[in-house]
Parts: sequence; C-alpha cells; structure tokens
Amino acid sequence: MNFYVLTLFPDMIMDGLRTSITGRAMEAGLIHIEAVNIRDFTKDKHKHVDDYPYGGGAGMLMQAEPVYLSYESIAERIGRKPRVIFLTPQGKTFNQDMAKEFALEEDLVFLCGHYEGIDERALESIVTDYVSIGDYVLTGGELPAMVVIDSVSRLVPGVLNNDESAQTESFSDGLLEYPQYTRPANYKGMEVPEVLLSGHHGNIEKWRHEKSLERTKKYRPDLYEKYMAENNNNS
Ligand code: 6GU
Repeated sequence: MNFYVLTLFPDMIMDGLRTSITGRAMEAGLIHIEAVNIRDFTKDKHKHVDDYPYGGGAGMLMQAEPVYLSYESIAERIGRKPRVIFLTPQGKTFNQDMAKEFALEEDLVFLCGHYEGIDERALESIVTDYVSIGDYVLTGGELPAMVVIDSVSRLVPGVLNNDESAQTESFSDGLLEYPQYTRPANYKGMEVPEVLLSGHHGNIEKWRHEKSLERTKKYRPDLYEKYMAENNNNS
C-alpha cells in the first residue's frame, strides 16, 4: 500500500514513521511512505507558498497552485486519481471503521495544512475525504496524518506479526482491553489475579471478558451501550 503525504514538513513525517512497526513495514516493502514537499511546487522565486486571505482576517493561507501541483505530480505518476484525505479539525472524526475502509485502497494521499488553512479552490479540486482526529486544535495536519497512516498500516496484511495481530482483537470487538500482567507474580505487595496463574483457559477467557466489560462500562459508557445493543446482551 502506498501513502503519499503532501506537506511543508516532509522530515516530520518521514522521521516519525521510519521507526518502530511502520519503519519495519517500509523496509519489508509492505508499505511505501513518501512525503512530498509542497514548497517544491511553488513558482514564486522566494518559494512562498502562502499569502494573505481575501477579505482580511488573521494569518496566512496556503495558496492553491503549489498544493494542486503537488497532488498532480502524484496522480500523474500513479496514472489515476487517488483518494485524497485532508486533515482538518472540521473533518469527520477518525475511527477504526474508517481505518478499515482506508486500508482497502492501493494508494492514499494525505494533505496537511498549515498557517490558517488552504485556499478553498485547492480543496474543492482534489480532496475526497475530510478527516479530524478529535476535538482539539493542532498546529498542522502532520501529526494527524501520521496517526491515520499508523492505524491504517497495521491493517495491511503482513505488517503485524502474529503476536501483534492477536493484540488487535480487543478493540475491534468494540470493548477496551482487559488488564495484563507479567512477572513477578508479586510486585510491591500487589498480586497478579489468581485466575491468571490457574492455567484454566476457560476461566481465564471468562475473567478477561468480564474485565473488558467492566472497564468499558466505567471509562467508555458510549462504547459499552453500543456493545450491549449489538450483542443483545442483558448482563
Ligand atoms: Cl486533522 N488538524 C488540526 N490542525 N488539528 C486537529 C486535527 C487535524 N484533528 C484534531 N485537531
């Protein structure tokens, strides 16, 4: 799967994703991540990519032309019009279902805004999806793009090893993860729950499911209600 990130800060994207699991996946050739510097597509001799907003107001806007040309360089290279995700607090809030849907694409382009925004005509011309990562404001779209790329990458076959894949089940069934423990069995007087030492797999599964329900009810009542409604469960 190919990820192209249109950005003014290509190093931020590549430095962040070169490490850990996404870095390993790139090295293995399972995913390709490429940051495209929007500034390389300005025709301005001082390489300006921003200007004042018509009608006045605070801050600067990214101009349409370099944004459009950076997109076009990718569309021409791959020979088709890929889905383009614009990271913006005005977008639809990202979730696991969206990650699954994006993971079905062969190519994804991410557009990262800076300054006060991007000229609307560039957005109208190329953007297919408006995505936010939550109700708070960030300085730019780079971190959100990295968040989305990380979550989509781990759904690409082969990116996670078996141990890592097993870990995914918990959230995808709609419940929060149960608590986990490793050695020692007694840490500063705090004991690992007896059932986990019992070797009784049925009881362990039951305990874990109960703990997942308990935690979800306590910390994410919204997810808990959804789970109960979907599983027709009255417990
Ligand atoms: Cl996608 N962009 C910015 N600038 N801030 C955000 C966001 C995106 N999602 C949440 N806050």
